[in-house]
Amino acid sequence: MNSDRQRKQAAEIMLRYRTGQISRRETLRFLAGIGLATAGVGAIGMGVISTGAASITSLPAGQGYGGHGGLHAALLRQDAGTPAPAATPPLGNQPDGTHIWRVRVAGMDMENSIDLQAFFPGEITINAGDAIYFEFPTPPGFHTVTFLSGQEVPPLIIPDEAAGTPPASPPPGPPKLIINPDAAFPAGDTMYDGTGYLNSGLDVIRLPGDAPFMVTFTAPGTYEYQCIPHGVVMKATVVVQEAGSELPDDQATIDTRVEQERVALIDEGKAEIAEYAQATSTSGDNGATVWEVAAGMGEGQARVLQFMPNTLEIKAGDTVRWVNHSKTEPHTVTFLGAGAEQPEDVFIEPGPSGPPKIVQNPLTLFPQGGQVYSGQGYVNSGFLGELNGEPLPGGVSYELTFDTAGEYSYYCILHASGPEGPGMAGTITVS
Ligand SMILES: [Cu+2]
Repeated sequence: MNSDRQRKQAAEIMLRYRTGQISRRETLRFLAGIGLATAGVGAIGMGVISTGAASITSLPAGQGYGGHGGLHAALLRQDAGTPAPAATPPLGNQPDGTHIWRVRVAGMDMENSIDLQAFFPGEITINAGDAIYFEFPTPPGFHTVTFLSGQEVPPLIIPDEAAGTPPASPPPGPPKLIINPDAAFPAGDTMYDGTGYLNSGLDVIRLPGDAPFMVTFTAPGTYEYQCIPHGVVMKATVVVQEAGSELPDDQATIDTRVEQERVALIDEGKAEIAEYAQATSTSGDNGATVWEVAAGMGEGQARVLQFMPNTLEIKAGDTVRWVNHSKTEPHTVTFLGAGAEQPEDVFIEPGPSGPPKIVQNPLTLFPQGGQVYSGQGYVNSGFLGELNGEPLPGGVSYELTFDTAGEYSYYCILHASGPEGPGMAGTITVS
């Protein structure tokens, strides 16, 4: 199909979706009709529904991005609808004597906004010839099931080579960044013998009607696997015995253990919430106060996606410092003041051939706005956190001074629908 025509059609469909003329379901069907279903469900599921290219703007000096990967762009978009869960394959004994097992991929404790970044169970023992059904969460997160077989983890965000070198002057912009298709889309054979690159692709771009993601293990061995966006903590093991060996656990025993593992992680998250429930404060210049608020908590597999505390009353002239206490899980602190529009974090750009591009918006990745907030304009910390021990574009903490009385809502672009939530949002009241 002519790609220009395809792009125009996609833009038209998305416009009709955004203006409420067609439903999400119809949108998916129309997009599927022009070969863009995968982009469509990602776009809708993640709350990003543009088919336009990212606008590249000039950024403060020293905020360059090296292009190494691992950035996470998860969005919780509870109001965007929930895809129908995929049918569960028949678990347990199969007629041919093999087994189908279930491993659960991550999951959210909605009550406390604790993201459980683990595979459940963390280790499973099966026999050669058996298959594992990897059950993704509903609604989807931003996870993959990836067997690297000793290869390097592919970077999650990469420069778009097709975009060419940005013009050197004036002004120099960052390279156009995209979600690496090697990470985003399925790759490899689902018969796994311990070699090669096998990737489920991101759960958020799976279609509601997609077949369940299953891997059949053909050779005995001990195999590590991981989630690409959350690989610092989200790793697990499959032990494959010779065919016909005695199995240590059945699925029911495993499910009981899984429940214990989940409860333990939720308790870990609750302890983090209790620890950071109160803002701390120190004296700043001229009698002003510097307040400290947690922007995410939990360095292990329990990641609290909240600002703590999420409401704070301060005086004009005070400064708030947000610190990411869950450094390998990026967050933003973002104010949409008067005149600001809510930015999309990523854009879907249909490609001339092959899968569409998922383009990272530099306005969300990099800091924007000044150090003082008066209720005006777009003010963004950029991604706060660390990657491979190096700070993300926003650093690990972010400070903003408030000079004007008012009530200001803010949010994390990656984990909330907007400043009023739902998701990771907060309010600063200045008197
Ligand atoms: Cu966040």
